[in-house]
Amino acid sequence: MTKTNRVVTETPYLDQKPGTSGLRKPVKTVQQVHYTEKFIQSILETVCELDPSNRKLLIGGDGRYYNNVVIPLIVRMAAANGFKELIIGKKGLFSTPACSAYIRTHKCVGGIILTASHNPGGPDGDFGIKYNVANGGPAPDNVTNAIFQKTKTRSFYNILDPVDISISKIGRTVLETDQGQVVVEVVDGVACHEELLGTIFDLPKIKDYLLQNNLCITADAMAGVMGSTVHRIFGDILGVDSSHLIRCTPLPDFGGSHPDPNLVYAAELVTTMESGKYEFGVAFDGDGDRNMILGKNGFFVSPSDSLAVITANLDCIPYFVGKTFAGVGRSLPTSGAVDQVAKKLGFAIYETPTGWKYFGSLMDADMISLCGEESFGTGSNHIREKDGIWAALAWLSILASRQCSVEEIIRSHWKEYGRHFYCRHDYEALTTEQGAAVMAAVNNYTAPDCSLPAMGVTEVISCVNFSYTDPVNGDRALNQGFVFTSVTGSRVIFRLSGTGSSGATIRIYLEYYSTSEVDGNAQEILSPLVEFALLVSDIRALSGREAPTVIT
Ligand code: G16
Repeated sequence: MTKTNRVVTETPYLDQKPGTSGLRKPVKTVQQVHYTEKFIQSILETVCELDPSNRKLLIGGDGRYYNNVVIPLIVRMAAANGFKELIIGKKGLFSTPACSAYIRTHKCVGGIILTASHNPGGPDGDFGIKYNVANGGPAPDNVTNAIFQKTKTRSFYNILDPVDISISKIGRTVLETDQGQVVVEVVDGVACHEELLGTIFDLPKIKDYLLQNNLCITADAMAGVMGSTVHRIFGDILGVDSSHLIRCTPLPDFGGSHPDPNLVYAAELVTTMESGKYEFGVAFDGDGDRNMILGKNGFFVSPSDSLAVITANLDCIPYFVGKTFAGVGRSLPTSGAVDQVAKKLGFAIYETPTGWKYFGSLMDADMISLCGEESFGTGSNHIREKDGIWAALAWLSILASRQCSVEEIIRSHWKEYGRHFYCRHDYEALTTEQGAAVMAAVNNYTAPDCSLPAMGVTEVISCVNFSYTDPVNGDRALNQGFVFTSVTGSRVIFRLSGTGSSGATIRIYLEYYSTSEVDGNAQEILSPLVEFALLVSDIRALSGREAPTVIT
């Protein structure tokens, strides 16, 4: 019989406030004495308070460095805190969308997911711990706030004596503990998600389309957890030869890469696509919820356009056919491309703060069926997380139904709905003080008597600090970014990233809408907006940076 211990550690850590999606810290921070244990105890206590009746918990992760230490720790702590059933992915691997699917299908109380998403891994990289609630989505603000409150006074944690459990094989172990029996079940981390996707898409149709047209497609999992799913769906089901599946073996340090699927960090895929060999390419991030879609010759699909195109082509995806389509959600900085589609097709549209958690309550209330974010996230109400492979299959379904290229689909979309020229400039790894100074400079323009400079030749009509009231539960989210809007609807938005592990990252989002010059050069068209952003933020002087670190 294994015994429970109460470890008393009086001094709390005061820096355990979850960000946009969980707690993200450098590995070295979470390796501090009792650091991880204290955060986990705060999660477990909160979960027990929220739903004392359900003791089934999923433990997932993207396989990054230190997962192998924290997974057994969570098993011992969850058992010591009265959890009765613990579900773990084989080898600890469970992508974020697969966790969401499993939690929902198997009625778990929630899940602890060990991921820092697109942040680099390895001993010098980042670690992350996030909690997803029973609907399968990231914990909403009231839950993360409750967890944070507990961390501030945390003086003990409960843990079982070490137990001998192997997570490298699928199977069930029953632990005899002084809390009673605890079942630990190691499952295939892909199966449930794969099965669900099979009910959403017509996979044989996609396979036929590729075969009949002799088309080659490729995927880059950036050595993240989605690699296993890619092998199963692209490889086994769609028949894509494994030589076309890049970096599809999950590695604890992502092979030294920054597993963020954008034009900068997924440059290898961009180069591969530029060769013209492939009709379609997709990259995923470390935990498999983000996606970047590229067409032949490296034609880039901006995530905002991706959401709009999927919304305009619902009839190509069997899941949506014959169902009432509730509406669509997008985060504040995501371009208004989808708004044009919603307007034309008569769908409701919701603008939320950045963070998938804000879509959860809208989906639960059947107010939206589809949603997306500029940060390479797209998904539907099949789960409560964004889903990288879902987005890839949605695009392949559209290609298979419309029998034309990615570029043709995007260009015809722009012709029909107009084009939202869009770009994001990131100033990464600033100090906290530099980040605050830039935001304070921008904040000055929210004063009611402030005169606003023009965006090029266009008058700017407002600068607003965005706040949100959830239409379902009335929850408020304040200070979600500064939005400058011009008289023609162009927008320049400033936000502090909520996913960094230290310091500050400023994101500047630039958007210009046109129905007449849709084939124009984005860089040229957006340059007056860039000048405007530099002027109002004074970011060069305040950050000491001449240029952004990443432009996507
Ligand atoms: C997380 C959230 C996303 C959000 C993104 C924003 O993504 O899940 O909903 O859009 O953060 O990141 P930032 O605050 O840095 O702009 P992920 O993929 O990191 O979990």
